[in-house]
Amino acid sequence: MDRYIRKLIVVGENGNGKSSTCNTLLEKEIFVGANRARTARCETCFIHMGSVNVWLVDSPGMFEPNSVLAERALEIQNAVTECKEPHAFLIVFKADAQTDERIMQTVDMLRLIFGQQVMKHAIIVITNAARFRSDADFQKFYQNGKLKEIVKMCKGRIVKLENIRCSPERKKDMVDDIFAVVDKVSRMGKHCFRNSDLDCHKQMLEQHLVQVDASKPINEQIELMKKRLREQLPLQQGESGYYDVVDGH
Ligand SMILES: Nc1nc2c(ncn2[C@@H]2O[C@H](COP(=O)(O)OP(=O)(O)O)[C@@H](O)[C@H]2O)c(=O)[nH]1
Ligand SMILES: [Mg+2]
Repeated sequence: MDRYIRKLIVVGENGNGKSSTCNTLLEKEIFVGANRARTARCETCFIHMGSVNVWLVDSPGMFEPNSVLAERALEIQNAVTECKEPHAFLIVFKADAQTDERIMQTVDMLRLIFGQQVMKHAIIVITNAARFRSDADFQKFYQNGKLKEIVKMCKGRIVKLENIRCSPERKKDMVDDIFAVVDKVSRMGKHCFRNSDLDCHKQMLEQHLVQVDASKPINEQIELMKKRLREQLPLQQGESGYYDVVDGH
């Protein structure tokens, strides 16, 4: 029988713990940490873990200061070229460090980069989980504000992870929880992300890159990209799919 593969793409803002999360999931220090040179490219790793293979892409931070959003967005989109038809997108947020505005910007950017289908495969990962005293404490944390809305969009797929301050046993439990959610969303590897309009998203980002000034505020850049995407997506998608989801929050 073929080995079962889990294909994962890790996304989020710089400093939220993306690379640490990748290392924790793979049980190896493979991805570069914050205190070493940070690459602005996707980094891919494929490893055998017991009876499963894991294919993981660590993507660059989404909001690089003083740059046009589309620059990083195009690089992040490469994740699905490096790892085609992934099973899940792990959206990494850091406990206590996230504003409602940044949470929405992150989700908006993901939909602009990959299309609304991304949310069907999204799992929210909250790092720095040592600050939660109990599961109830964690639940209280995400039943608030925009995070609550995003969790609803992800059909309740939210997990916590402590990459540093916890015992190996506790860490393993959290990793098992994450993989269980991955297997559920992928229906044991049978259901993966696809978007036949990805080229349209890419074209929109390329146009944005050459036409928009980096000094434009993030929210304005996002609104411009949404508008352009609506105009460019095939009629059906532009009118119903993307339009509804983006404006519906
Ligand atoms: N205490 C704690 N620190 C973390 C955790 N995850 C990451 N960090 C630290 O946060 C910083 C940024 O992490 P990194 O994985 O490089 O973030 P990235 O920029 O999203 O890839 C590093 O100093 C990590 O050691 C966590 O779960 N708990
Ligand atoms: Mg990193």
